[in-house]
Amino acid sequence: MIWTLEQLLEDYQDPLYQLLRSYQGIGRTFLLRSDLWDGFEHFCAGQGESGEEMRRSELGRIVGAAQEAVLDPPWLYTAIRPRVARWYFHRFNVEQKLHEEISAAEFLAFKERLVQGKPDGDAPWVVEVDLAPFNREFFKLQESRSIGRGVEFLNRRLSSQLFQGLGMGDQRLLDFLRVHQVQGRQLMLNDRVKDVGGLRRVLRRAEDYLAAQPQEAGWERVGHTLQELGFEPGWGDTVERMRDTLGLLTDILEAPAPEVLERFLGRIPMIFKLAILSPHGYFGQANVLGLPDTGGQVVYILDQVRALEQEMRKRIAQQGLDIEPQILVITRLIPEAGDTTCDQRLEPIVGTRSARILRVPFRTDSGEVLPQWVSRFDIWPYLERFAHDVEKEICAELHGRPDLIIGNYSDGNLVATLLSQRLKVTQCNIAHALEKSKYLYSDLYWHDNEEQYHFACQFTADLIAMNAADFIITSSYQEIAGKSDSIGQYESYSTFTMPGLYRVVNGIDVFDPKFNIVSPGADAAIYFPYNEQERRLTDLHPEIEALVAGERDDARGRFEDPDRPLIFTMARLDRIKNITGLVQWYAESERLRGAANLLVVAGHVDPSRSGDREEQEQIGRMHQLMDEHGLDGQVRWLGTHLDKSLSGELYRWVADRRGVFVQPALFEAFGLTVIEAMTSGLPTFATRYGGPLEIIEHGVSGFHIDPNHGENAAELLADFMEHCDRDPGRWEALSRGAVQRVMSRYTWSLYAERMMTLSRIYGFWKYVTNLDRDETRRYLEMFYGLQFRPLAESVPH
Ligand code: UDP
Ligand code: LCN
Repeated sequence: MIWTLEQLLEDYQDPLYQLLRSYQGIGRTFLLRSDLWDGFEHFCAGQGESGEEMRRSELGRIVGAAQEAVLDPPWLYTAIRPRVARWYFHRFNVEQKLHEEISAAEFLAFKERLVQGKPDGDAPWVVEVDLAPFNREFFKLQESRSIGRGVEFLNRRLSSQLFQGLGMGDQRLLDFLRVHQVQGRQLMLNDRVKDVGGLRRVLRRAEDYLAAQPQEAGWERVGHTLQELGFEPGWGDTVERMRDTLGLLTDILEAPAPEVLERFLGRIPMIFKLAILSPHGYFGQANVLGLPDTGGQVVYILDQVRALEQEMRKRIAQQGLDIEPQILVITRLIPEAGDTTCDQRLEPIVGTRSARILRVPFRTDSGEVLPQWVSRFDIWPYLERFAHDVEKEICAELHGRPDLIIGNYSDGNLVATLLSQRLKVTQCNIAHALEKSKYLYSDLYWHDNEEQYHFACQFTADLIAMNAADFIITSSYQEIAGKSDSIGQYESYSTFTMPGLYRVVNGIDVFDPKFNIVSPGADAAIYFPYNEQERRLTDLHPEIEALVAGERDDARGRFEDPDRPLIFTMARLDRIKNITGLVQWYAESERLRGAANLLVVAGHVDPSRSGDREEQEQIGRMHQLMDEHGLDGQVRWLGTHLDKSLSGELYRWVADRRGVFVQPALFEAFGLTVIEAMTSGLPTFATRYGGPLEIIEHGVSGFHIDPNHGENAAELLADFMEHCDRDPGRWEALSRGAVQRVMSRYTWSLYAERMMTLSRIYGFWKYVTNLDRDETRRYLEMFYGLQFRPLAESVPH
């Protein structure tokens, strides 16, 4: 960074220091990226003719890259991110016009001092978390465009290194092929194959033998001869496929190409049993959405299980094996579960043959079963004991260890870490949402939020789990590393501080090849385009009409002019979802109120029906907005939770009427409703903070809106509604764009295929290299014991 900064200081010294002085004039200690940019624009506006030039100058580029500034005059410290995931820290003495580059630790220490009000020089000793030294020897991606494509990189780097550089690759591959077993039966190779030379010989003989057999014949016909050569089942269901798989192995031994290695590993029978962890919330299949903490994660996992079971069954059959895949979703059993099934130990998953939910209760310190629901923010003290109980239950239920453990959300990923380490099983993490990005200054002012959120526990758990995982699946690129102008959710864990607790100088490296983007989809049986008329659930239309227009005690408002197009939104009524923000933009925009009605499905109309503090507060705000702006003739608010088939048909019903969908969240980690709306063919307007920024291509498959500039969002919506009124082709173009986007990128079949390949490849690399990194594991164990456990213990329970 010295490069441009030195240059910049030479070229722009005076205006730069004037600008910095103007920041001091704001009178705040912490300035965000938007404050810095707005301040710069204001500064340029005061520069007359040259202002515009300055805005577009190199100085403008650097100010645009500044993520935050911390001020304690005459000092100004700043963090600059000129490119995705590249950070530089600088400090300026505005009086003396001095500057220097500083380390992340110095930057964080300055912040700590200001938050804690400690005078200079009085800094106490601070725990510094730094995982970088452990990874020094390890391969890392170099280019930000490769982030999230870890497995491709691993295959390329490791296949050349392993087979050529280290030279031991063939032997390790042979060893690996001998470890597979299922239900006590040996797979792939038996001990007749003694060494690599022997393997090459029998491969040749097997290929010759199979070439003369009927191509569609199975193992029962050729198995006897193959077994004598040293082979066991798992190579294929037909002679044709067995030959193909043997051919891939021969090619790898000859000269390993990454694509061939990926194809070969993708065929190895190694995943028969899956354990998926999702402890918190109410995890069930009916009546759970809308209960506190229960949202898209449950939808995601149930759809994921259906897709994975199919993919596993397909692959197992292609491997020539007759084994039923086993998937267990493990969650907590809640005795006081209302009208849900969350008090039942086992529940088969609808749409699968044998996948099931296994519920294991939380226990208190004295070993008693905890009867009531616990917020995901208060769950920490129960997890260690839960992991311990779950270990026994899973092994009994699956008759042995699972072949892969998938964690979900911070709590599930921590339990997955504890289990994977004990059972020595490959661990995959899925975040769904990292809370750190959602709440402003949740790290810096963690102490103030401690009573309500216990972020100290959560962020500590996150750091442990993300560093322990063998691989991490994310729904989007931005989840890992953001965009050129916004920080990624994982990236926000690389450098941060919780003053008075610990300071993280290298928490996670987004260039680590463990990250892979594998995006979810929407259940294709439920969510499909509105114009697939023959599949439509027209029987549900009277029910939908009654929902939208009928007299009901769980609704408020009734459209005076029901023929106008609809602006539709549906979400949990959390503050972050910002449904009340959308209602306010609508209320304050004459144009929008003139062009469309607003249909809101969220929360409850009657606050006494809500068990959640934040939701109750939002319910109050909804009523207040409706009263103050007289919205009852134009807004219909349904405080009810729609089951999937009804919500699927509702999206399409809105599309029939040329409506749109809006997702106005302050931050949305990914956003399944966005995918559902788009796949139904609804032009979708969604927040530019989080996943939707990547899902939607602005103006082609939907629109991005900025929830902090509601009036602009309202204008954009009104422009679109008016445009479509004049030219219906506009609506159709956006609708088509939305459907195409989802079909090409966000489907469960693409997901399952990718996931099953990844789990084999990471399993292989974990076996043949030191990918499980013992040093890191030991460090994390210590961090868990000395930092996490006391924090968890301090959460009231
Ligand atoms: N949902 C639903 N009925 C409702 C509200 C929401 O079925 O009344 C579903 C919605 O269709 C989506 C999920 O809940 O599948 C919400 O997922 P999203 O990723 O949008 O947000 P989250 O709630 O996970 O933050
Ligand atoms: C949690 C969220 O907040 C959403 O943004 C995601 O779409 C959902 O989980 C599924 O991953």
